[in-house]
Amino acid sequence: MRNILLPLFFSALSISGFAQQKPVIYDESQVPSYELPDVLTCNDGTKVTNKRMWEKKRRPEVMEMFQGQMFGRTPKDKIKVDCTLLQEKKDAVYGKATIQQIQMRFSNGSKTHDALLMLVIPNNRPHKKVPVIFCYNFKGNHNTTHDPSILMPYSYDIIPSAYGEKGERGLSARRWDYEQAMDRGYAVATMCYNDIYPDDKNELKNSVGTLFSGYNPNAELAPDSWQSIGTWAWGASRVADYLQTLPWVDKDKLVMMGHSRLGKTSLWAGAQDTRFKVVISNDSGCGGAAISRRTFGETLEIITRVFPHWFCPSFRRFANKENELPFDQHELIALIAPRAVYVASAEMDAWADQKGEFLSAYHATPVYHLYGFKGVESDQMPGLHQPIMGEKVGYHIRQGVHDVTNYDWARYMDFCDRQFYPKK
Ligand code: GTR
Repeated sequence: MRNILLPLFFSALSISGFAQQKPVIYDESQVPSYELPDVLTCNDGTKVTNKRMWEKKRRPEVMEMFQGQMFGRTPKDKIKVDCTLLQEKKDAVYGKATIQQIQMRFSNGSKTHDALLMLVIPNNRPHKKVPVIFCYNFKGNHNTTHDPSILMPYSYDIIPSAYGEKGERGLSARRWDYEQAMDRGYAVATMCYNDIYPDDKNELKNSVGTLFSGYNPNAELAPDSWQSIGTWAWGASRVADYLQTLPWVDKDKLVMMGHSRLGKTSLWAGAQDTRFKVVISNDSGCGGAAISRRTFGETLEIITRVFPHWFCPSFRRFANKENELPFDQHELIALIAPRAVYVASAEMDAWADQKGEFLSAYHATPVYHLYGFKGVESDQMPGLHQPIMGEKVGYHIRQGVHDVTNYDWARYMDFCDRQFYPKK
């Protein structure tokens, strides 16, 4: 019996592609040797020696690689956006904040798509206008705080499996240090990422992507078609559009932060939208800050198989072929230059490859040098809780697991303070 089934078992494995799965590397000595593409060498071999060459020649080349082969192209369609203030509460967060809940209605002709934005605004505003940190959440605005007045996301009924019991109000509140942000004079804007694109491979049909002219539910996606990370990044830019219309917002102090898959999103949004003056990736790992060629922890083979709807279809062809990538993740970080970028890792988050995250910040630094800014200047990782605050590139690794902690928020605001309110 066993002998009859065994060949069947193996052929099933190879049909489904399992045969190509390698054991996950968690041991530094097993990281293969690799050569990173040099961020300052153009496709024709020319070396970039100044910021003009970077901006005019190399940066567009790098941008083209990420949009054509990793995240997909962001369509240029102008989608109509109507923002309606649904509720305002002036004594939230122990009286320290005003919370506004806004419906963002995206429309194209008769088709509409709604998303729910929440703004937590400090009541005490010594500078009058305040910086805003935009950070998507995973399970609804109501999940980030115990405040009973916060509305459920519109996507709640679309993928209820993403939310679990309705009792989840406040369940991720410890990840959202609104009080610290209020005390330090930072507003926080948040929205459930599922409201833009429900995070599932079958949910393009319920995403804001359906409003775009290229949308065709029956056609196969083009190799460079955007998928969910691209769509979430587009949504972040629409939030930035809205923030810029508000009188209390300091337009030059918009920050994009994201955790994990939303840390990947944050880097891609920050690469494309220069209004984000500080871009923060918290534990973003594979497809975020981590160097793909290291294949430590999660690999391109795993991520593109388990989450086929995150990246453009053509990215999958680099599964198990990292050395054929014409780019690597340090170049995604370099696209943010000369604006500020902060990368963070957690000690127990080997899946995200902490060293790979750190090395990206290090290898992006030569682009900052073109502008005369310091970044991460040594390839030696700092110890736990010893943040590196280069002029425009920051990094820390903290104790603990894959998460967002008050420590992370504190370092992010320290870094933002250095950008926004430099000591004379
Ligand atoms: C994991 C995924 C990671 C990371 C994480 C998250 O399952 O493998 O790439 O993005 O999810 O978003 O929490």
